[in-house]
Amino acid sequence: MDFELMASLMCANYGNLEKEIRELDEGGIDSFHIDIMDGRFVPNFAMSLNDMKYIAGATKKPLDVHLMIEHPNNRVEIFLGNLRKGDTVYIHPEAEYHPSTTLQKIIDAGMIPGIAINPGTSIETVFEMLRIVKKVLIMSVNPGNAGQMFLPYVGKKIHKLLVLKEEMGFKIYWDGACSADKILKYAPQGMDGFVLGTTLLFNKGRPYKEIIEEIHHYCDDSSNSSGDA
Ligand code: S6P
Ligand code: MG
Repeated sequence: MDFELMASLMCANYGNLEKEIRELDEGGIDSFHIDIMDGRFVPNFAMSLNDMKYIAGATKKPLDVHLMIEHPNNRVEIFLGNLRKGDTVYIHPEAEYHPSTTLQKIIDAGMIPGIAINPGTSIETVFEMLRIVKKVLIMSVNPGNAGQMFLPYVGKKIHKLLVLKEEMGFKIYWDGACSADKILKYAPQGMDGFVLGTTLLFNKGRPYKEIIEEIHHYCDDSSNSSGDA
């Protein structure tokens, strides 16, 4: 089964970030998810520009930058100037007066444009932006912290987005409280990737490679057995 796995680096051990990145890289992670916060749009400060710059120099794999900041249009160039073409930048439409202007800056810089949709934001309010973006990050927890509970009402929105994805051609990614059962359920339905944090990847006392391979085997086995049935 084809899907991407991203490591949420705000959950990593900052006592040895170089080793964390190397082990994730060698362990088969597809990209590195970077949660940038401003303490205003979300009630937390997690990662910031210097973390992102360091990570961009420590891996050749793509970066997946999730901007949880107010009015990203005022600041987005600072981030774009330190990324590589083909990296992804997500903004929150709720945080911007004119989100399509900000998305255009991301496109013009050669990055992949995305929007992140909060649990309480309906698809209808971001519908026009679905024509512009290449990726949609579905928040299944309120943004700001790792280690939260999945909000079950987000499930209905995912089904609507999976239908729109076919018509409009964007990709869909899951962010928040991602567990193996969520991957097993949503990857076969067309979810393109999953951000892994404390729920499934970090602080488990097991090598990242083992966990990442296990997720893929688990999904492949289940798709083979459902194919036989
Ligand atoms: C939340 C952030 C996420 C978290 C991720 C952590 O504001 O956007 O990317 O880092 O959800 O995963 P978990 O499994 O601890 O919820
Ligand atoms: Mg995130």
